[in-house]
Amino acid sequence: MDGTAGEAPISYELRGAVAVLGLNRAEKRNAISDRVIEAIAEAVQRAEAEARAAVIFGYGDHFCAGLDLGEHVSKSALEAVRGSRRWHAVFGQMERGTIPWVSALHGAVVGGGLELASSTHIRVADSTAFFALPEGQRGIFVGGGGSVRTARLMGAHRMADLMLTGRVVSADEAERWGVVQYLVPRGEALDKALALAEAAAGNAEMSNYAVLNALPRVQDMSSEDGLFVESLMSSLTSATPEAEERLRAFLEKRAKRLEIPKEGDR
Ligand code: 1HE
Repeated sequence: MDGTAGEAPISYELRGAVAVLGLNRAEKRNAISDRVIEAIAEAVQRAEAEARAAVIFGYGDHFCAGLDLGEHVSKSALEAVRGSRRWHAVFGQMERGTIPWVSALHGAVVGGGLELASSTHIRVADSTAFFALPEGQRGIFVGGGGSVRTARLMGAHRMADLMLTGRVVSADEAERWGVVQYLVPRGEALDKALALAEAAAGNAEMSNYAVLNALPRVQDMSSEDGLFVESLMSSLTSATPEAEERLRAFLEKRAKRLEIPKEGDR
C-alpha cells in the first residue's frame, strides 16, 4: 500500500480471477472527486466483465478521507444531489452487482470512505484503521449511501453518535461492532483481503449472485416473503449445471472437505 501507481486516480490489476482496485490519490488522502468516482465506475464495470471477485484498497497512509471537500465547496444544491445520486449508482453496482467485493482498510476510513467500505461485502481492517463520520463538523450530511448501509452495519444509534459528536472509532471497536469482519495486524489488510476474495471467487457464480442480491433484499422483507424468496433463489441456484457438478464432486469425494477445527479451537 506504499507509494502510488502513476497518474490514474484508480489503479486496476487482474490477479487471476480477482480484480484489484487501488485508490491512487494519496496526496489528497484518496478523497473522492467527480473524476475519482467515474474512475471507480469504469473499474467496477471492467471487474464485473472479467473477474469473479474484487478487492479495493488505498495507496498511502489512509484508505479514504471521503468526499473531496475542495471540489464540493463550490457545488450548487442541484450539483450536490446529482453527485450523491451518482455515488449511489456506482456503490450500488458494487453492492448488488455480480461479483463480491472485499475492502482492505487502513488509516482513515471516514465520511465517504466509510460509505464506500460499507458498499463492499467483506471489510478487513488493519490495526491502524479508524472510522469517523465528520459530516456534521463540515456542515453537510452523508450522501454516499451511509444513512442506509453504514447505519445498518453499525446501527443507526451508533451512527448518530459518530455524526453528532465527531467520535472516532478504532479498528478494534469497529470489529466489536461488526462493522469489519476481520481485524489484522498493521500492513496485512490487503493480503488478507486478497485471500478472502480468492476464496469467494472459487464459489459458483449464481451462489455469489444470490448472496449479493437476495440476502440483503430479504432483510428488507417480512419473514414470510423472505422465506418465499429464499426458496425460489435456492431452487434457481440448484437447477444450474454448475451446482450439479459441485454436488457430484462432493459425493464422489473429488471436492475439498471443510477444515474441521481442532478441539482446542472449538
Ligand atoms: C482533502 C480531504 C478531503 C484530506 N477532501 N482534500 N472528510 C473529512 O472531513 C476528513 C478530512 N481529512 C482529514 O481529517 C485528514 O486529512 C486525515 C485525518 C484523513 C489525514 O490527515 P493528514 O494529516 O494525513 O493529512 P492532511 O494534511 O489533513 O491532508 C493532506 C492533504 O489532503 C491536504 O491538502 P494540501 O493541498 O493542503 O496538501 C488536505 O486538504 C487534503 N485532504 N482530506 C479534500 N476529504 C458523499 S457525501 C460524503 C461526505 C463526506 O465524506 S464528509 C467527510 C469528509
